[in-house]
Amino acid sequence: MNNLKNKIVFITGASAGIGEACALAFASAGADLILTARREQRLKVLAERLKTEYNSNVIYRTMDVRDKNMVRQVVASLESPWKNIDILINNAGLAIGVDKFQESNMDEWDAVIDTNIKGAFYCARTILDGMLERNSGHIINLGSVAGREVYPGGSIYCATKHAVNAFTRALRLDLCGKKIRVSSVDPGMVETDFSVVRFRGDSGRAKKVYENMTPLTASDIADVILFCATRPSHVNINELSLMPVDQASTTMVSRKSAE
Ligand code: 8X3
Repeated sequence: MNNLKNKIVFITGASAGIGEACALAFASAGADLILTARREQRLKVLAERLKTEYNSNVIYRTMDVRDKNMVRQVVASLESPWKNIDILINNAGLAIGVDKFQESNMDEWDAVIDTNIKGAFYCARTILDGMLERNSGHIINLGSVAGREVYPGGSIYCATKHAVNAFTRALRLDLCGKKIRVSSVDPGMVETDFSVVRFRGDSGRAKKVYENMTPLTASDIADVILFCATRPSHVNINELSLMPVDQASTTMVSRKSAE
């Protein structure tokens, strides 16, 4: 097993959901953490919690992955030893709406495309410089079952996650011969704020997505990401897809009526 003690892990979208769960999982495994997200106050609270509960070495930076200059500046400003990032968890991502493509709002596409695709590219490209210098590292991209299947109302989101899937596979080709691992973790239905954001803050509608079924939790996904990171360093988990038992595809979910 790869020991994570004092390994430096850079997490995007760390303020909530899967990113926050990764912070907890990796902290409990002894990793040192760089937490990034747009919401500074949430990062501050999480960092304090990690210090108290796990005695973690942790720093946080406010960062919007859509802003490549900010990504460059955050990474460039890291001092030793923090600049020696071992693992990048490219987690920041979102969906907005389930509108048919022909009814969707072009202004809303930008946030989804720029975060899910370009944000992952910017972070990987920036952090890879140091990984290549040290000939060591691991990039773990958050894909989705929406990167393997499509569903009605998912055109933009599915397209972005298909792009992440293509990126992960192509990056592995470009890095062949280097000691840098590239993985994709592709979840199905996970109950986080994902659906609240997707339904533009309508938490009642978001709750209905997971009604009468048992979704995955953010910590289920963090557990799998931790598994990828802790394989021996000659082992690359290429892609790992997981769904709740109650889900068989993006369009097939078993719901039991309440008894
Ligand atoms: C989230 C899974 O099925 O809502 O990535 O697109 S789904």
